[in-house]
Amino acid sequence: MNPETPRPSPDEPEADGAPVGRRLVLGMLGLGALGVAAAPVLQRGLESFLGSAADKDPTGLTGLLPNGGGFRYYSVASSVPHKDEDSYRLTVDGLVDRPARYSLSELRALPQTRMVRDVQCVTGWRVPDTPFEGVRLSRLLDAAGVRASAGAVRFTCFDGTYSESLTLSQARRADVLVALRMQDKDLNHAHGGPARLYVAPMYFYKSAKWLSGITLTPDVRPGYWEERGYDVDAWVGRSNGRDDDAT
Ligand SMILES: Nc1nc2c(c(=O)[nH]1)N[C@H]1C(S)=C(S)[C@@H](COP(=O)(O)O)O[C@H]1N2
Ligand SMILES: [Mo]
Repeated sequence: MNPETPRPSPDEPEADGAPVGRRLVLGMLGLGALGVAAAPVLQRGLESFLGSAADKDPTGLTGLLPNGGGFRYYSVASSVPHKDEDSYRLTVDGLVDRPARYSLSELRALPQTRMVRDVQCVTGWRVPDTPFEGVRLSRLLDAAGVRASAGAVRFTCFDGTYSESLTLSQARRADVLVALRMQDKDLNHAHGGPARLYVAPMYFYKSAKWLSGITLTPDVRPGYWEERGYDVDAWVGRSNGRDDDAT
């Protein structure tokens, strides 16, 4: 699948394995340049285009186009709804005493934690010194009252497809956030706004974008890419057969 590694790529899914032709890649480059020129107007259409193009792009080239600073755009869903102040909700449920449902303003009203760490994708790209800011996941877990029978957390997303998981002790770490801001700006849609998970010490696939559900479960239920071969315990430099420096 990914010519660079023998492992299945988590980031360049190819449903049918069809190669992307040079003509398609060049066409996408052209559209990328247009998108940069007319960014405010085309932003939304461009994002959904990239969502579908990224599915068919084994080179990762499309993902590089609109987002500066070394980030690539990833989505396993071809289109993702936009959620805002009115429509966004984050639920906390499963093995808890007090299930909860947070609006964005409720999340913003909680104490915010800011962390500056490197971002490391398991395919190799790294973005140094990236500020993330949001609510510690541990705070939401404490508020919900995690039952003794819970051993893990499952995360679901309003793209309708992606999922992630952490053990309960990983989820309680101080460097795991429900992030509302990245690079000192509100998280935009492409980066998983209005809220994404941010798991600082792990490969970036753990940081589920468009986060909508936090469910306490008895055991770890492997997430989207983990069902497709990636490590559940995704410590940077100590998993997935890689030796990157820790973030
Ligand atoms: N919902 C959702 N979250 C996701 C993904 C995805 O496809 N869907 N991709 C993951 C992977 S593999 C990476 S590297 C990062 C990419 O985040 P970015 O698009 O903000 O660069 O998001 C992670 N979270
Ligand atoms: Mo990734």
